[in-house]
Amino acid sequence: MAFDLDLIQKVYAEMPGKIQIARQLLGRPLTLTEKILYSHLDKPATAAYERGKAYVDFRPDRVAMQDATAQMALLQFMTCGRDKVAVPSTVHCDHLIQAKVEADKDLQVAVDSNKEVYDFLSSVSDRYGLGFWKAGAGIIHQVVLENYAFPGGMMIGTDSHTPNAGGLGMIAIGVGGADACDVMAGLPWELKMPKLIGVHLTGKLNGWATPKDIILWVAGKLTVKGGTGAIVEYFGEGASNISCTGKGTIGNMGAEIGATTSTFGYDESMERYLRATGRAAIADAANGIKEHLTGDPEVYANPAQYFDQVIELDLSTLEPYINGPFSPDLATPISKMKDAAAANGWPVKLEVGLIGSCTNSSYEDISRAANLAEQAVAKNLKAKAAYTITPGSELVRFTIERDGYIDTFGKIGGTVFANACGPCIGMWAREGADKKEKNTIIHSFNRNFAARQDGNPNTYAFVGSPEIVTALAIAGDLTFNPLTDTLTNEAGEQVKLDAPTGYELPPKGFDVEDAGFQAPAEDGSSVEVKVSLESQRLQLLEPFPAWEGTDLKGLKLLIKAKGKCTTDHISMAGPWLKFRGHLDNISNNMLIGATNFFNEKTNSVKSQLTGDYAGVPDVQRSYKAENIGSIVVGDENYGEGSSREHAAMEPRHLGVRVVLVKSFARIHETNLKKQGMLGVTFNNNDDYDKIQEDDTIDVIGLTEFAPGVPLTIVANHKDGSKDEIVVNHTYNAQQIEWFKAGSALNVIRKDFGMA
Ligand code: MIC
Ligand code: SF4
Repeated sequence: MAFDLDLIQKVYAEMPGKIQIARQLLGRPLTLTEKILYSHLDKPATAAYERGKAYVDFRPDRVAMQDATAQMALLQFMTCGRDKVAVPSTVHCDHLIQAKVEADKDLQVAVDSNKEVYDFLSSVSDRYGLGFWKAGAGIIHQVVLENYAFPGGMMIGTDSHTPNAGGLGMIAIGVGGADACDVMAGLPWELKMPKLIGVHLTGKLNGWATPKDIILWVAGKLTVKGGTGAIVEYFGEGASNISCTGKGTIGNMGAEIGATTSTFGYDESMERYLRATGRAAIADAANGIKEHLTGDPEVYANPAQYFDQVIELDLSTLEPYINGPFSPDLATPISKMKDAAAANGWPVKLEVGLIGSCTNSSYEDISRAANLAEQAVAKNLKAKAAYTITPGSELVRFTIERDGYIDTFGKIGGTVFANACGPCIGMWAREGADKKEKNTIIHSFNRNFAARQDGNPNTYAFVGSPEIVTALAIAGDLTFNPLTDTLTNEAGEQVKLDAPTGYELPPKGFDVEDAGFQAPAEDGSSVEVKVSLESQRLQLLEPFPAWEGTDLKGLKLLIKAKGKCTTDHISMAGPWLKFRGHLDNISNNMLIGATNFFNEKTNSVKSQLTGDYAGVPDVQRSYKAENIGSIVVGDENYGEGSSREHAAMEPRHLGVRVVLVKSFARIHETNLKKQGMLGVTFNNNDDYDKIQEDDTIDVIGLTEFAPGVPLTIVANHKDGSKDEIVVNHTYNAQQIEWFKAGSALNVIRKDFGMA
């Protein structure tokens, strides 16, 4: 069944005309990215938008939210006075299911323990006209790819891996809940016109190399910051040689290079996928405007002229990569892993191999991994490491079960977890993790920040393709290279694994009994949305206070964070996910993972009120009680990782006023602005060193706060001396209004007569 076919047909009817206008405006051939962006403008453009500079208003076609972020997004939406969502929107219950025993048991536990939250999301969806995907239906990005993504479309999602839909030729962008709230309320959505990175793929993957290795390689090349502010467009014969779901993997993990999103031109792999997932009508419609759903030929013939940066990769020569530990961009080709592990002292005994997740659980991935499991059985090998499989959706799970793959995994001791994020988001009750022993795991997920999967900071987590994960789990050794090495089987013989084979799509077609979808009520106006005042998991939101109209004086330094400070460090997931709908409760995890520059400890900062060291939330709550504002100082790429706006709302709620860093990750910077915080960057990064532990800080220039005009921060040191520091910001006029009103939502509420 194809959802929202009318909407897609309307987009396609208008697209050629809009693209023609854009081509005239820019006076040159267009990339696919530009075609999609310019055909989704809020108002017709009068001139080309400057990339990396101009803020532009867009009209995305749809919104998707996962349960851990949807709660806050919808709590915000409920306060803005609308009756129904303005664009098709969906909610997906995937993040709150803990992987412990196996799929059915774990799902039942989740349904019971999250009942209050699921009931809230289901009733709020019913009330405001959103599609609701129940727990067990699958991970948001797989479900979107299977049901909603369409070539040439534009969507936003409250999850940083929303770019998975780029595998089906969309511009799909991860955002915070407040952005989703704007679009659901019928307002345009603002984005700085992205820069363009072109990745030219030639040749064809072969042997052990997979789409995952492409993005692992790209991550190594661009690093976790290299894609910031840019959309990555893949093209060339190499791109058409990759399956649609493989393209999804590349788009998905593009979040790890900080890219706004990634996309691919419409091709036959996408057509095959659309038809296989019951959307022949969309494939037919897309075929009708094919040339508009990919970049112009002149662009791909001469990419350097049209992209800000071009990267070349010959897939025929690509070898598998393993990235990690602790950062997804630390890329090591498999042939160099032995040396790298020895040089760095990485523990090489592999404890667990985990396949699946939103980025690597397609039928193709599973069938190829299962092929290796079959080989292991046939060659009399036993898997030396534990092995787990997390299917991305019920559609895939049902189909692979029918086709016997789940049985195959069982033969090498594999455990199948629920169709959910599970271990990827730290919802993994891994036995013994609390002992905090040094150990190694490898998975086919996206993220491997410290403590991410099992809460143990001493777990060395590496990322590889499902095929490499499976081979290494069989070997039980991080340095096993299946391309060259042999293994000793149960009979003492030396055997070698052959390169895996599999199927792009199920030869017998996809099948499912209950995909887990609940359509909203025709008229939801009488549906009651319940939030109990006693709830520990849900809390209705109070608007944040407006700016007081003066410069900020006397702020205390709360923490100067040292090194990597991702959204996991600012607002940890795992056990804290249960408070994602309760701002006050979740605020107790604020910055507890960040390293304090002055003592190198986590969750230990000096209170300027008592001189004692205490946990970050405790110290901040004591400032709040005294009505004293505070400031957080950070390093490069602050807020990297997730879209979770809790990382911005918690400091806002607890009274932090300013976040001053060397640089921000895109989504987090926007989240701070949306919540009425002041996010600024050092003009001179060395000034980071001037911030001292007992500083009292003033922010000067706010009464003349204007786009492009730097502000001044005065750091008043304990010894009476002070430093004046120039700080930059990227607030435009609209965003300055958010700051003044106390949040973007306060502005919307005013516009809708709610405040
Ligand atoms: C992630 O992969 O980190 C998450 C969990 O999916 C997050 C969303 C969240 O924190 O709820 C993301 O990527 O945005
Ligand atoms: Fe879930 Fe992991 Fe995908 Fe995030 S990256 S949506 S946590 S499976």
